[in-house]
Amino acid sequence: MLDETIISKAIIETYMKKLIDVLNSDVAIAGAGPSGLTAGYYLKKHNPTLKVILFERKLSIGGGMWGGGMMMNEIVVQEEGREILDEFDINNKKFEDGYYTADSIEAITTLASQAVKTGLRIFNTISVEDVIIESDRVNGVVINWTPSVDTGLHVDPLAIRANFLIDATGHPSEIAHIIERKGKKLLTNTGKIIGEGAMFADKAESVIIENSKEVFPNLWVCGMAANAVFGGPRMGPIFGGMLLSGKSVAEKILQKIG
Ligand code: 48H
Repeated sequence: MLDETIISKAIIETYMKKLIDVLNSDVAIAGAGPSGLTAGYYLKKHNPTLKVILFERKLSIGGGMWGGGMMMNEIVVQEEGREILDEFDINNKKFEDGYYTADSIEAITTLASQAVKTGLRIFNTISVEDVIIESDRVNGVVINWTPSVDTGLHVDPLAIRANFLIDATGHPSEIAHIIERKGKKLLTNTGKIIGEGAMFADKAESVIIENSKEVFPNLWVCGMAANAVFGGPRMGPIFGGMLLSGKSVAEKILQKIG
C-alpha cells in the first residue's frame, strides 16, 4: 500500500539535500536556454569536479530554442555549429553548403539530457533576482521562487555563493542589468549596457564569440545576452552562435580557474 506521506517526504528531503549541496558552488548560470545549457555542459565535461548550478525561471528549460523560427520547430546552424550538434549526437541535415537544420525539440532535449548527465544541477522555477557583491565582485546569486516574483509577493529570497556567475538570460540580459541598476561600471566601452543591434546574422554569429566574456568582475555573459550587452546584432533563428558562445564562455572560465 503506497503511503502518500512517504512520497512527500521523499521529495522534500531529496530536494532540500540537492539545494543545500549547492549553497557554495563554483559556477552559477542564470538561464537554461541553448547557451546556458551548453556552457554548463562544457564546464562539467572538462572539469567534472566543479560544482555547476543553473537556475531557470520557467517550468521548462530550453528558452527560445523550442520555437525554432516563428514557431516552426526547426533550427539552422552553420558549419561550426554543426560540429557541436555532432558532439551531442543531435541529428542534422545539410540544407545547402554551410547551412544545416535540426529538429529543435531533439536539439533541446538532447542538449539538456547530456548536460544533466555530466552532473550539471538544474533548478527550474527559480529566478535569479539579484546578486551578492562583495569588494566590487560578484560572489553569488540571490534567488526566489518564480511564482513569488511574478505575483509580487513580499517574500525575502535566499542566497547561493558562486565564484563565477554566467548571465545566459537571453535578450533581456537580466543580470547585467541588475548590476547596471546598482550604478556599477560594466566592462564595456561605455561602462554601460550597449544594447543589441538590428538583425545581421553573419556579423552577429561572429562577434558573439568575442562578446562571450566577463562583463563585471566574476560576471560573464553568453548567448544573446552577450550581444545585447556588448552591442552585437541579433541573428534570428540561427543557433550555432548560441552553442558556440556557451562553449566559449565555459572554456574562458575553465582557463581562468586553471
Ligand atoms: C533565471 C532566467 C532569468 C532569471 C531569464 O532566451 P534564451 O533562449 O537565451 P540564449 O541566449 O541561450 O538563446 C537565445 C535564443 O533563444 C534567441 O533568442 C535568439 C537566437 N534570438 C535571435 C533573435 O534575433 O531574436 O534563454 C534564456 C533563458 C530563458 O529560459 C529564461 O526563462 C531564462 O533564461 N531567464 N532564468 N533567472 N532572472 N531571466
